[in-house]
Amino acid sequence: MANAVHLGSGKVRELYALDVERLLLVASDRISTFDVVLPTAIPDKGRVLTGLAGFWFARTRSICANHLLALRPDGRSTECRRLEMLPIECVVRGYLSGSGWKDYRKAGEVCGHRLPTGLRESDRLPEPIFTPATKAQSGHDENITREQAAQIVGAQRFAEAERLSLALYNFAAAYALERGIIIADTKFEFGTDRTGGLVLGDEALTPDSSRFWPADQYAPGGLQPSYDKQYVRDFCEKIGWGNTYCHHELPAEVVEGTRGRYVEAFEQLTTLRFNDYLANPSIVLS
Ligand code: PZK
Repeated sequence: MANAVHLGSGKVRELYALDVERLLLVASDRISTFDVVLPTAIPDKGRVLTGLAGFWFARTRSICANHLLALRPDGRSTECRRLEMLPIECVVRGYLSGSGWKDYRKAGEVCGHRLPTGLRESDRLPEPIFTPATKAQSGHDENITREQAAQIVGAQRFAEAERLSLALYNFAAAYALERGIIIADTKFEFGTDRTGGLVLGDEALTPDSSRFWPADQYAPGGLQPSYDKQYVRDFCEKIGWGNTYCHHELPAEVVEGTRGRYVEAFEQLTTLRFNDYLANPSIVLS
């Protein structure tokens, strides 16, 4: 990457400029729980996420244009179109969890969506809802109402982002459920290209940008196990860190178990062998 200029770091990813029109998104093997990056990497995690995102980009083209140009042979780097990113997070929730559950308990609504009374934590919603959030520079994103989001990006843009987000979620959630994975909620980031069209960017429909739950263990009425991070959470809980800052090396069996879950998610959703992806990442695109 001799010619790439580093633009920024996320918790587990790096962003580079290749030229004026193209960026390189590189997914590391770092893992975070409860917003803290752990000191131990999960081998191939960045490749699983990159491959899955590429898979979804290829399969959602007819719903929405996206920024993907190519996957690099390393399997963890995505060449993408440089966009003007919208300053809101486009979240869709099909189930009541996380900040959605919190807001519902406090006010009976989420981002201005009035919901039926009597819902339990992790319940499936009558229909998926669009719950935009601000992009906090540091710390936590904050849920905003649809009206606030429309003020930030404009009514027209807002309506388009909402429609596309719901269509993408509906497609992916139905597809994943057939393969044993509940996508409880997900976050999309859109940008605009030079022609002004909305384009899906970032990394979409991965376990890092969504809540994945194993469908065979779904039991509303409380927290659901995480498809990918449950071994890590159980370990942090066991050593007394609960659900806060856990800066402890992960034991080999937790690392291996977690890697297995990521690979399993990849193989279930793509119906490809992960080893075949490693040999030729572009197989997820056809
Ligand atoms: C863009 N981020 C998030 C920050 C990361 C990722 N196609 C695009 N065009 C312009 N900007 C972005 C994208 C994308 N995707 C994404 N910030 C800007 C981010 C830090 C590290 F890996």
